[in-house]
Amino acid sequence: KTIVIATRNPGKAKEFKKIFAEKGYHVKTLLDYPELPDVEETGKTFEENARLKAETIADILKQPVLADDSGLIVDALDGRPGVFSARFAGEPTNNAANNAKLLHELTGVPKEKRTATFHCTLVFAAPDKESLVVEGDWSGAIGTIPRGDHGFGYDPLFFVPEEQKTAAELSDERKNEISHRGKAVAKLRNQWENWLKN
Ligand code: ITT
Ligand code: NA
Repeated sequence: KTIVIATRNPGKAKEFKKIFAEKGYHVKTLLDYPELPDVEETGKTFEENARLKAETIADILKQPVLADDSGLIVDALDGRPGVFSARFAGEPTNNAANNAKLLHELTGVPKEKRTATFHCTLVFAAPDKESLVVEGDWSGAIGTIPRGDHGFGYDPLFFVPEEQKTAAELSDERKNEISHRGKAVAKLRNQWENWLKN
């Protein structure tokens, strides 16, 4: 059993590999298909961008494809960087520069106003089918110094109150249990066997 995920983000690829390996699936990503195009994310919403990625690659490969569009919604920044999370500090994605920009924009913002949400929309597309869409959210707060070296992206700055740790201080297993992506995948699994049959 193989599942193709339309991502070139190595952090996402690692998380999906672990999540689906536990269910007996082998994951392939666009890192395994260097010849496939980068899909331009022209959408205004997570769902539009996830659809663009999943449906474009499903059309090319003629098989079911999953895509993830995700990002960090910071309340004190009116929801930015949101769908622009990967390219907050410019393109190509530079995680260190993104984190530095986030800290800079939150300079002087007190702890209680640093609340933020990680969002993940997953779209599962297959040729000649209506796509399946699920979402997950994870609430936390933006710290003032990066902590931890697990995970990827904004994880070292994303403080999870229930754990009293940043996302980058959680084990990979724990992050997958409680993250925006983990929650979205749990919803997907409830629906996709049925969806694949219809
Ligand atoms: P693909 O489109 O190839 O999947 P991408 O990195 O461009 O890769 P997105 O457009 O969905 O993906 O951008 C998501 C960004 O949001 C990602 O680059 C991170 O900066 C951030 N992000 C999403 N999920 C995250 C997580 O679990 N931990 C930390 N940062 C995350
Ligand atoms: Na992207």
